[in-house]
Amino acid sequence: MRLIQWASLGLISLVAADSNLTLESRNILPSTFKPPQHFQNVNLVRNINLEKNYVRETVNVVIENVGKEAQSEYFLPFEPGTIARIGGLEARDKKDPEKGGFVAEVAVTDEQSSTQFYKITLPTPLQPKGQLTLSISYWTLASLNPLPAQIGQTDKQYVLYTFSAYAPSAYLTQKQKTKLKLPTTDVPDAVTLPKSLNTEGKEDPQKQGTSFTYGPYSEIEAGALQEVSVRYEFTKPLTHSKLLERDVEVSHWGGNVAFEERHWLTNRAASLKNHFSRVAYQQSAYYNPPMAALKELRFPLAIGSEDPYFIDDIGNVSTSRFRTNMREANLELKPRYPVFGGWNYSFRVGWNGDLSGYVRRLKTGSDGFVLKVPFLDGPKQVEGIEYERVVTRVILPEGAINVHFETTIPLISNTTSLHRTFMDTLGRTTLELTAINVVDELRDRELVVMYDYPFSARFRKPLTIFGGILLVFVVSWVVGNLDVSIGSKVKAA
Ligand SMILES: *[C@@H]1O[C@H](CO)[C@@H](O)[C@H](O)[C@H]1NC(C)=O
Ligand SMILES: *[C@@H]1O[C@H](CO)[C@@H](O)[C@H](O)[C@H]1NC(C)=O
Ligand SMILES: *[C@@H]1O[C@H](CO)[C@@H](O)[C@H](O)[C@H]1NC(C)=O
Ligand SMILES: CC(=O)N[C@H]1CO[C@H](CO)[C@@H](O)[C@@H]1O
Repeated sequence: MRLIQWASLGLISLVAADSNLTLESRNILPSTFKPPQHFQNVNLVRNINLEKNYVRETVNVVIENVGKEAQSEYFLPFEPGTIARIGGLEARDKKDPEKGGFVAEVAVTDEQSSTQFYKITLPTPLQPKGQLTLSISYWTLASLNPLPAQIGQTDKQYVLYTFSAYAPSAYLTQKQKTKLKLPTTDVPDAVTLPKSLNTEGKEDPQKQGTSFTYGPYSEIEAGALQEVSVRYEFTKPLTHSKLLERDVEVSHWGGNVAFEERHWLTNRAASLKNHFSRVAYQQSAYYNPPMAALKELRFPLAIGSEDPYFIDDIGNVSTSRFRTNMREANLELKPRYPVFGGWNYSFRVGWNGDLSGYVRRLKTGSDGFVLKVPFLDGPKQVEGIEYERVVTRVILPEGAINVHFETTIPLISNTTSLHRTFMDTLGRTTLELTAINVVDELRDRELVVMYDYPFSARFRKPLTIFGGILLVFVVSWVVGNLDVSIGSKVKAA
C-alpha cells in the first residue's frame, strides 16, 4: 500500500532558474511529504568536526529494511534554511567504500518552511530485514556565529554552534551518539542535557580533551530534535567567499594556459568594537597573535607557474610574495589591509602555466586533446575557506569542437558557448561550470576537458594574423602607388 502511495507521489525533476542558494536541479515533493517508514536506524554514530570555519559532519549508520518489500530510497532530513548551505554531500557503503558513492540528490518540498530532504538511492535495493552501513558526509557553510558579535582588535574570538543532539533522521533510531571535535579545550559553554535522557545515565555531554560526546540515546523517533549548542574559542577568520569566478584560458598557439581568479570575500568573524587602530595592529605584528582578521592568503600553485599578478579594487597590490623553484610555486598574498569581521575584500589574481603541463594530445597525430586542471585553486588556509558559488570557465582555442568534461565536483549547471575576443573570427568555445557550497578541501579535485582541435582550426589564427599583415601590406602598397594629388603632396611633405 505504502509502495503504491509512494509511486503515485511522482517525483518530478525540475531545473529551476538561478535561485541563489537553493539548488537548481532538484526533485520537488509535496509539502505534506513524509518519508515512508520502511527503514530503521539500528545504530548511528555522528561525528561533527569543528576544527575549521565550516562544519564537517560524517554520519555512519547501520540501516535496516523493516518493510515487506525491497527498498532503495533513503531520505535525510534538513531543517528549512539549512539545505541551501549544505555542500559536498556524499553517501557510500561503509563496508565497501571502493564501490564509489551512491546517488544523493536534493528532494525538496514545495513549501520553503517545511523540512527538506536529500534522497540517497542505494545502487541495489535492500531486501526486507537486510542491513547496510551507510557513511554519509557533508559540510555546512556559514554555521558558526561569533558570540559576542563584537570584540576588541586583539581579543580572542568565541563562536557559537547550534545543532541537535539527536541526529536529524526521517526514521526511528534505536541507538545513537554524536561526537564533537573542537579546535581547542577553551569551551566556556556547552549545553548539558539531563542524565535521564542518556541511555547510560551519564553526564551529557561527556568531555575528553577536545572531544565532547552527546549520547548514547535509545529509541529516538523519526523527526525528533533536541537543540543544544557549544561556544568555543576560534580566534581565526571566518573567511566566506560570496563568489569565485575562475577563468582558464588555453592557447595552443602561445603554448600557454592563463589562469585568473576573481574573489569576493567577506569575513564572517566578530566585528570590531572600536575603530581600527593601525598602531595597535603594527605593535601586534611583532608577536603575531592569533586574530580573527584575515591577514594573508596562501595559494600553492602548480610547479612552474609564472608571471603572477594581484590586483584589488584600488590597483596593483605590491605586498605579495611569490616563492618559486623546482619544488614549489607559492603565492603569498597580503591584502591591502587586514580584513576584520564584517569587512569585504575583493581582488583578482592570475598566473600563467606552460601548455605542456596541462594539455595532452590523446594520440599522436589525432585532433583530440585533453586538458587537466584543478577545478579551483583559491587560497589554502589552515582555518579553511568556504565558497557560496564557484563559476569556472574554460576558454578553449578558436575552432575547438566536441567538448566533453569530467569532474567529481557536484555541479548545478554547465554550458558551452562561444566567447569572442580580439582577433577571433569564430569566437572561442567556452565551457562554463557552476558549483555551490564548495570548501577549500576540494581544491585538489580535477577538471578534465576533452576536445577536438582540428588541424585547420589550429592554423586559422596564424593564417588570420598573416592574412591581416598581408592586407596591410597590400593596402599600403596600393595607397603608396596611387597617383592622387593629395597622396603625392603627403609623400612630398
Ligand atoms: C602592476 O604591476 C605590474 C608588474 O608588477 C605592471 O606591469 C603593471 O603595469 C602594473 N599595473 C598597474 C595598473 O600599476
Ligand atoms: C560587504 O558586502 C555586503 C554585500 O555582499 C554588503 O551588504 C556589506 O555592507 C559589505 N560590508 C562592508 C563593510 O562594506
Ligand atoms: C550538463 O548539463 C546537462 C543539462 O543542461 C546535464 O544533462 C548533464 O548531465 C550535465 N553534464 C555534467 C557532466 O554534469
Ligand atoms: C547570485 C545570485 O544569483 N543572486 C540573485 C539572488 O536572488 C536575487 C533576487 O531573487 C537576485 O537579484 C540575485 O541576482
